[in-house]
Amino acid sequence: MKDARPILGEGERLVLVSNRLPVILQRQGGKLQAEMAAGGLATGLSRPHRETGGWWIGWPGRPSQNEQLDPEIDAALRQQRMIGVALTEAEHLSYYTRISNRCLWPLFHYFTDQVEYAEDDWETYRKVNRKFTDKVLEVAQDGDLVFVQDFHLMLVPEMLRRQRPGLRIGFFLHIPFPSSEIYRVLPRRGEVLRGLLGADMVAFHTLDYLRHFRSSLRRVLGLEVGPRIVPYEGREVQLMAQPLGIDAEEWRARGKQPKVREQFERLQQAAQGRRIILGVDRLDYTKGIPARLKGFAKLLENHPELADQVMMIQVAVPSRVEVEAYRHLKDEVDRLAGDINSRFGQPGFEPLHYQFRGVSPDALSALYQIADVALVTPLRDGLNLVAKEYVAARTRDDGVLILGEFTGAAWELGEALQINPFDIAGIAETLKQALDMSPTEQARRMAPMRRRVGQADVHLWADKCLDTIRKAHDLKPPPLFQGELRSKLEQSWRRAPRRLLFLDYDGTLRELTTLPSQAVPDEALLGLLHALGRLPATEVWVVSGRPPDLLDEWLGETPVGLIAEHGAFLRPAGQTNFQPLHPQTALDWRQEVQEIFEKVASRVPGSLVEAKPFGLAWHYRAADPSHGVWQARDLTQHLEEVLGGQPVEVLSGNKVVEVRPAGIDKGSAVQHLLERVEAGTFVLAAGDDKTDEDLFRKLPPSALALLIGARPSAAPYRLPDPKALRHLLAEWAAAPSFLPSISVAEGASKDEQA
Ligand code: ADQ
Repeated sequence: MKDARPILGEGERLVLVSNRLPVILQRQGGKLQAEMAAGGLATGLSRPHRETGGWWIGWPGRPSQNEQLDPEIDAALRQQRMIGVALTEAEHLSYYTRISNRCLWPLFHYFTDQVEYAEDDWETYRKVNRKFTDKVLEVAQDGDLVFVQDFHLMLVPEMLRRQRPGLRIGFFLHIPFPSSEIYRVLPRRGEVLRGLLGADMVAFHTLDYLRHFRSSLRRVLGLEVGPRIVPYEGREVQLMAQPLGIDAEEWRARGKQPKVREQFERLQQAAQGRRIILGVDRLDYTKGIPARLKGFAKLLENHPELADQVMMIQVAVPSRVEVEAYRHLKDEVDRLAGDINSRFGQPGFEPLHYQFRGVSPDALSALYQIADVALVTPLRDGLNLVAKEYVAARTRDDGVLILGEFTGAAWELGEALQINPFDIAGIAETLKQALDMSPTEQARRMAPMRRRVGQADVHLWADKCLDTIRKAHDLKPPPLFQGELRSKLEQSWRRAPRRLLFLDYDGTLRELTTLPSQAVPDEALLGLLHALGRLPATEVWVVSGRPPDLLDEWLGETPVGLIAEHGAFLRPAGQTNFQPLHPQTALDWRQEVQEIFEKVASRVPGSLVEAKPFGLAWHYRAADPSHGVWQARDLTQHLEEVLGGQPVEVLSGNKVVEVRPAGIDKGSAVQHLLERVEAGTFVLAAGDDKTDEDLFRKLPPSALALLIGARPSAAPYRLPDPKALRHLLAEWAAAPSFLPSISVAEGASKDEQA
């Protein structure tokens, strides 16, 4: 039973934030009451909201005279554990009507010609987002889960994070996230992305939107982004695609109620045996209603014999009537509906029943059940719940769903007849195909969709989102290596009979430099490596991605072992030759990759190609940041296509794209060194980037692994930068040992020891 699923842990509270509270305010017996509105999001989230003693924050639907909410409204809402945000009429006009509905809505739906933008309105959008944030801060405590909904509130996550970093914050976008080519049109594009990245989780209906979001992060903010994770300000923001579901159980149950059956029968009589095509929408220009009506007209034109065999019912609930574009749309739809009925109607019968109004859920259920075909053809739609409701409301595996390919729902409902909603002739043809479809074929398509919609319901969506927010927040950088623990481990270090050190070079022992060739070790660093390498019973390895020649040139004189090219070559301390650890590696791909890299390098000033004995790397630290990141993304994608199936890995590192033979990594390189380690050996490893994680994962549990920097890591502790690591190593090298010791680090500079 679904309701038994635990949603949050003990003591966790859910604070929901949405533009509009899911509530109807009405007077009963002289007293104002707030009644919870059912449906959609409210259904999925009301249980965790109620059960965790949480709060729902939003606009109650009535403008306020001033900054304060009417006390009567406030009290009625609080009874439902809701908190109203007071918005004046002017604020609502700027924030909601202008920015949300006339700028963000059309832009995110690819209607760039409808976009209006004024800086003053944006100021108000910001101010209203601040008001919502302040209301959250009044009730939310550290550890609470705050879940922010939709495009009206895209700045809230960052505002919350700044003021209360301990909150777990999630954000869900209900509309499409457009291609970065479209998104970049938004004047405040950077502010919005940063606003969203304040969250621990940013979620979308589909993987397409997630991909678009990632490319905007790269293009606009120059961030390096993994497939599901964005490292940002020392945190990791989790990205997720999880389409909203419906309360399928409720739709199924509603269909069986006697009052719904009655409506169904009334509709059946009215249809007089005609087949029914159904359209249900908010009257919005994104929903493609005019093209759909034209498609229906085309069907009747192509097949006049159908004029008295089919009828279309289109219900369109009025929406955003204050926006001019919506008024024009209404005129257009009215005119088209009139045309169709005058062209194809007969006395006493109109083929198109168009109703400009909302209908009750019961009436909708009857309509869904009677419709032989549901025609859902938005030009662009974040998801589209109507398609899912149609599938869930049916009691048998019959009926045909025609679904526009630019809806998010098309991603999940692959068995629908998918159409291009701009192709009027295509709509007509597909309608004919639907009307002619055999019952077997209908069932073949409908049954799996019904199962899927039933399983991936709104409760599953809520669980997945809340679970991801909680887990994402726990992905924190490890704590700093300091205090008592550090003193205790220093003692262990001193007492240890043997010590084994694995130290990465760039970004770990040495700060990153603009050009890779600039990262030459200075005297202080060489002195430190000498001091460590000369300690008794101490084996030091520098484990680097650099090629053998370079390591030899820079560190060849120090008494440390060298591991080059992420583990392709190894040279123990005191020896002069590197041994290849993978001599059989195939390198046939190199020529092609070299050519690709050189082409990119010639396009991106400041970037360069590094040829290592095994791998090839393209570095772009010195290039224009956004151009570099953009080219890197294209390059990675291109390489993955070109090299598919070859035994190589494409790595995108810190301002570098690298191709190297597969199976070679720092972890496997140190494995055999770890295998012969004696009990009681103090193992210490330090590294800063993704390639060091391979090494961290191979260490024994007793080892001390240090991440240099701040991001989640397999290392249990971190130090902020290379300087802090050098300082620690110098201190420990100098620590009086129980073993015969040599004095320290002549080279470690004074400020490092201070
Ligand atoms: P909407 O654009 O409102 O939602 P949609 O997903 O179709 O679009 O949801 C509409 C809801 O309103 C449905 O539950 C439907 O039953 C109801 N409805 C529509 N017409 C009606 C009518 N005439 N009478 C009564 N009820 C009617 C936004 C995004 C969508 C996304 C949802 C949820 O634009 O892409 O699917 O949020 O995330």
